[in-house]
Amino acid sequence: MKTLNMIFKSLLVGFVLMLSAGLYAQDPVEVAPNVYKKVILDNEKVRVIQVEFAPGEVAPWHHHPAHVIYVLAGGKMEITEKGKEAQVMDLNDGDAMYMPAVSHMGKNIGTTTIKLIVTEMKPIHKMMDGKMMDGKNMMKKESGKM
Ligand SMILES: [Cu+2]
Repeated sequence: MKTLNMIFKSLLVGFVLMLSAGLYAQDPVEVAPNVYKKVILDNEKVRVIQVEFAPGEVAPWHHHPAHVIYVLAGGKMEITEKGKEAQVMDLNDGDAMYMPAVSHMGKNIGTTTIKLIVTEMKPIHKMMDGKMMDGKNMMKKESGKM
């Protein structure tokens, strides 16, 4: 009975660890520092990240809010979104792309180093008087004060 109890306890601990890894380890800067090299700017509106994929480099599963990608140096990427098939993208120098919030993983399948600037937009929802309000309602409320 004691052994069973111990097995159950260690299983439970393992499960909780797995859950928290899934919930908290999705920030690209934390799960893929090999690729998400440097946070250039971080404030309440945006986070700007310098990204570099050497040939063959992989960014494991991570999550972004809505973001804009600017391609400094292009190449061939394989992107896999959660629940979808892998997609090959040809990135050209100077390209800019808007991407809605997404969970994905990526791999540089080309022969060149891909360099990107990723600008993540923070959600505009804010707590006000204990209520969740969107940007529109906040504007109304703020302009009403003036
Ligand atoms: Cu990403």
